[in-house]
Amino acid sequence: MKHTLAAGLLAGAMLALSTGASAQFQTPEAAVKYRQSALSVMGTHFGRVGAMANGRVPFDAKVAQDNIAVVETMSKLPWAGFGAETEKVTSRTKPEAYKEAAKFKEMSDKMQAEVTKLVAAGKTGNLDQIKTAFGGVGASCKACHDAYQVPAR
Ligand code: ASC
Repeated sequence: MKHTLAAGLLAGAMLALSTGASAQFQTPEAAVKYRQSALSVMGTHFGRVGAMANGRVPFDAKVAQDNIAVVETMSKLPWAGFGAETEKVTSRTKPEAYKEAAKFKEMSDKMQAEVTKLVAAGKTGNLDQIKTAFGGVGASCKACHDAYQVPAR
């Protein structure tokens, strides 16, 4: 019983460290690599949902739901990698993302709210609902990229 409680507390503390604002990275560069990786994996799985939403591949409700689940998990992760210590690391993030931290957070929250709608749509298995929610998530990605990401060359 005591051990179970101790293990539970330890697991809770580890989760807080791994996902919270206090997440630790070895270096600022590692934090940037982490956030880029999370966004890349999110984009890969969001793209697979998009392929179905856009009719490029046949719709499979289970496959859509599985990909949406990965998008949901990934959507929570990048933000810990935008700590102030990463501002000077070269990346496609514009300085404004740090200077307008409240607005940046608002946009990341908006994206996660849209992803929550996509999760709900995925559970219905209804392609039209998935298409609508996919559009909402895509728009929230684009809004933040337009504001805070240097365009790819
Ligand atoms: C994607 C992806 C993004 C967004 C964005 C929407 O599939 O990787 O970054 O959609 O392009 O405009």
